Amino acid sequence: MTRSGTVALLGRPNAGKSTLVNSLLAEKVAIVSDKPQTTRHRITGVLTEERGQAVIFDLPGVHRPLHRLNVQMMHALRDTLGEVDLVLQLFDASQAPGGGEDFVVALLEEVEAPTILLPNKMDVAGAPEHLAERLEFYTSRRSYAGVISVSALRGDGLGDLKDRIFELLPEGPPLLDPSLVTTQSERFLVAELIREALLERVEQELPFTSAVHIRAFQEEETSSGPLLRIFADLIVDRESQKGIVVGRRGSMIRDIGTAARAGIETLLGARVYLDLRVKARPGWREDPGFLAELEPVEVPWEAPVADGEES
Ligand SMILES: Nc1nc2c(ncn2[C@@H]2O[C@H](COP(=O)(O)OP(=O)(O)OP(=O)(O)O)[C@@H](O)[C@H]2O)c(=O)[nH]1
Ligand SMILES: [Mg+2]
Repeated sequence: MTRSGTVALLGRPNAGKSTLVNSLLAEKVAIVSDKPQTTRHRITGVLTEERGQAVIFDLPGVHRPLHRLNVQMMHALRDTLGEVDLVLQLFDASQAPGGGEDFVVALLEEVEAPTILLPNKMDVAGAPEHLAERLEFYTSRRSYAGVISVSALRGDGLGDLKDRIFELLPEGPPLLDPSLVTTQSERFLVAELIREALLERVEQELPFTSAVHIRAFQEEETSSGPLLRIFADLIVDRESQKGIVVGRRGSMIRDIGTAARAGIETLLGARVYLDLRVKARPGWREDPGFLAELEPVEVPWEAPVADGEES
């Protein structure tokens, strides 16, 4: 009998949720950065093994929403927490306990699914008393179905974690085609990889005030294999921010383009032509129409073909 179900990743921004989903799948399905609020949408990763299938939702970090964008991020998080079979709650064990833990606890109060507590970044874990204090803070407020110390970056503890996940998921057949690793469209993945290259290179408010909008995405067969032509806008909130993203004589936007193109070519195994422009769109984080355009369109969930049904 196999097990299957849905799993949500919960934690403060920067706790390492996206790093964890990538490590669990041994594939890059979510972008990662050292800036908080990197993940803005629910990202689906599919972990299929002999013993079953876990559909893992990487989620935005828990924060106080100040813009419509962030309100939507928190909605995605709440909705998902309400529907999953299991929650993995991460915190950064290298940091002293800080503000924001209360938000996480408040969210968990509404959650009935079993929850595993994961102190993450154990490779750089801080003072042991900080870890003990954090553990005590959480375990005195909720009963956990396990506490497993991990390093999402190095992969430490992930074997134990997978064992526990498959013990806790309900019995059942796979929910999705086992050959899938993610349900994200290539177009969305590409926008995210460009945003990752941008996040790596900007500071201060720009990570929060920028976005990537794909204008056109064309696939072509050429004599030397498939070619992807991608036209994308790097969106900033103010005219005055454009110069930062363009850089001296265009050096910044060139670097972003080079890094993003390499990432896209590796991930999709196609040659890429990438045309990047910088555009100011004041107030984009409050604009429902534009936010809808940035939403990922997921490849439709398709139940796998049961044994014997294949022709
Ligand atoms: N040393 C160390 N760094 C880690 C570990 N896991 C994640 N990181 C780093 O922590 C930073 C944040 O990682 P993310 O995976 O983007 O964090 P997140 O929880 O998805 O963040 P949001 O999407 O903003 O909510 C990145 O710089 C990661 O490389 C770990 O186990 N050890
Ligand atoms: Mg993330």
